[in-house]
Amino acid sequence: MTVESTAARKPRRSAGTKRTAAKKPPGAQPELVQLLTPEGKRVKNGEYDAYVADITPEELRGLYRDMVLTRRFDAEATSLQRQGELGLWASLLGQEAAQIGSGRATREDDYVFPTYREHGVAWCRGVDPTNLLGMFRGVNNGGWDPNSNNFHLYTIVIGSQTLHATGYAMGVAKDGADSAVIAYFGDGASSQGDVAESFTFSAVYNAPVVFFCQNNQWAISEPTERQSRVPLYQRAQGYGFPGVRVDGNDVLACLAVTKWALERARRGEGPTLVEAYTYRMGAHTTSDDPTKYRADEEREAWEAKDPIQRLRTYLEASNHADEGFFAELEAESEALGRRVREAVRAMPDPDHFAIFENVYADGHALVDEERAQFAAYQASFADEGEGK
Ligand SMILES: Cc1ncc(C[n+]2csc(CCOP(=O)(O)OP(=O)(O)O)c2C)c(N)n1
Ligand SMILES: [Mg+2]
Repeated sequence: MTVESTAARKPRRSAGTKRTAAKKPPGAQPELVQLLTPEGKRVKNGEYDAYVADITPEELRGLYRDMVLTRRFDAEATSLQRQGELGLWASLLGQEAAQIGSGRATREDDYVFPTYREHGVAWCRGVDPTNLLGMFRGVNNGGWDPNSNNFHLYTIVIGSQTLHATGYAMGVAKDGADSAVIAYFGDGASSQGDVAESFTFSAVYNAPVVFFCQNNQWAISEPTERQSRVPLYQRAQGYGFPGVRVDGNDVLACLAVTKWALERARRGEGPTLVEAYTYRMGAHTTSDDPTKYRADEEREAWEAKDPIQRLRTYLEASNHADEGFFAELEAESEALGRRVREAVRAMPDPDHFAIFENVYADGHALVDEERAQFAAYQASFADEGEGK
């Protein structure tokens, strides 16, 4: 590709200013639940303060630690992909607060249905980060045992996990359990039929499920204004359940709002839609180049709202963390980076035929045929002299 052709495609968004303005949803800016401003100031909120009222300085440091370690892990994974150790990586950079806040709101017996980007939630659920890397390295056929941590497998088929979550939640209700289910999905996924069906089913069956939409403003190269004429959280109203927009870069607000929504589900009050308003700071995946479709200024504006920095400012200003804490965490981050790097490099390659196993409990003629085709394909590379 020539430099000219790249440049010609670059201003797609700014050139469309007029079009974007015409598509802006009507009415004033929607309300955003925020407990911690981008400047790190704690602000009161009559409705949601109660859900974090008893949070201790230690727990606040814990949230900070979770976000820092998740970001460090994510950076290591991106580097590992660049060095050819992973096939692909989907970075969560910028979305740490949305994931850690909501992930820490879940109870051990709750069940989580993630997309492919929920590394921070996986961390909160206790899934070993090397399992996530094994999946993106293509060596562990899907990842982990979902029932060990009540954390379902990563789902790439956009929006489909909301249906799985709804069905699971209906089962939870039938069992008479008081646990809840949370389904993660993106702004792009909100346009999928599966998500609409999930909203309908969960509403009419009063299923104990929280729909946690991370609106990171982009679905690969599609901006959110191409997904909806109204703010995403307002869609819930049409289905008959509440929707709330929360500052997705405010870990305290995400924790409080998700706790509230999960408690509603436990009490039998049905589904809730939480729209965590955030930003994907990196590329969609390591295969994507966002400079082709979005302006640098947009990213810079979101940098000022960084989820980690705002909690750090708050911790320092309120004397809840000292220099020793930050230094220790820095060392812990480096150790985590080293640990996952070494673990990835030590992962053995799977047997090439293992992928055909466990597709069906009793085997299948079509899988047998595919296995035979693959064997023939592999044999086609054999040296003539081999085996003599
Ligand atoms: C059913 C389906 N359609 C299309 C795709 C290709 N695809 C992968 S990610 C993606 C965009 C998803 O955007 P969003 O829901 O906003 O989540 P994000 O990646 O921003 O976290 C698309 C269209 C897919 N994986 N599955
Ligand atoms: Mg998105």
